[in-house]
Amino acid sequence: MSVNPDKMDSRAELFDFHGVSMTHYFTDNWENIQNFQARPDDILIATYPKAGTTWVSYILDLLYFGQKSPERETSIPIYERVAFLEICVPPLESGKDLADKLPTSPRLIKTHFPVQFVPKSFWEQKCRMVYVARNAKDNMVSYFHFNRMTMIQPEPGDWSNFFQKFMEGKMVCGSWYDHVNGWWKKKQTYPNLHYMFYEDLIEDTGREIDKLCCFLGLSPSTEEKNRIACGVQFDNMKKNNLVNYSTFAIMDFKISPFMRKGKVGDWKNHFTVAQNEEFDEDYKKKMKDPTLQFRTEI
Ligand code: PPS
Repeated sequence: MSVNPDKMDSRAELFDFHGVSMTHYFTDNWENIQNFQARPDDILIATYPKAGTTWVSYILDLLYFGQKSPERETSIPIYERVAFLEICVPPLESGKDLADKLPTSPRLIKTHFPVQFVPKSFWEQKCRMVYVARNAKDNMVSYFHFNRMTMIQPEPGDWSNFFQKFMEGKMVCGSWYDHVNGWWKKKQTYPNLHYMFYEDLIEDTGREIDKLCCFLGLSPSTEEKNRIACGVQFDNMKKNNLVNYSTFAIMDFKISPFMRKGKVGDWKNHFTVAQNEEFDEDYKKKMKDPTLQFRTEI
């Protein structure tokens, strides 16, 4: 079922939800989500919004089903292959219902929840999880353009307003700083979590696919891996209507495309010198763990 973006009422307001900024589209189904029954082979793809979710979702989809079910490639959009657990935008099917109905094994499920919101059955079933993190500056820029073009997201305001709000954690899914740190900490006690970085994927997609395969216990042929690494390059995904969200009704591509730039360092086109200094100062105070390092250029 589709939704006409002009008819959506309905940019949402942020509110505090268990200590995290959220909008109702991602909390309305909270009870059902918390009671979600994960299966041991489910794979959870977790990210702060705009960190590379779609990219890694597509890589996993191709690794598992690219050869087994090639018809997926030409018929099912990525947002129906990979269920977005917490989304609830009637009349669209909720992410939880879609996840319940996914016919695949494994089921690929994505979430933008901070680690403490993940339904307990994922931990009980010891599901494998792939977390993707992206440096805060590019993540912020990508989020700004996304909120401009996505009709259910809060109004981003102008860039300087958005810049302040990002540093305050007043974003859907809360603070970037808490999110990346929370998941990083979890990795120390939960071995089935693979933590990866957007910048590493940009630098060497093949190497990162190898690491993913190692984590998932997959051994595709070299030919297949090369095919996947090529299919998931930015320009190919941007052209591919089943992964570029061009068929997703709540986005307005006249404002900005979903596959926008796909670069490390685009923040330099947005941050003023003064903003950069302010950001770096604040960053030092919030990011105290020396083991978690991001690259803002490569
Ligand atoms: S969402 O809405 O949270 O699921 O968005 P998400 O997929 O996490 O992030 C979207 C950004 O990822 C970029 N992207 C890619 N970059 C490089 N290569 C590939 N293949 C790729 N696929 C997606 C996408 O362009 C968004 O980043 P920006 O900086 O806005 O271009």
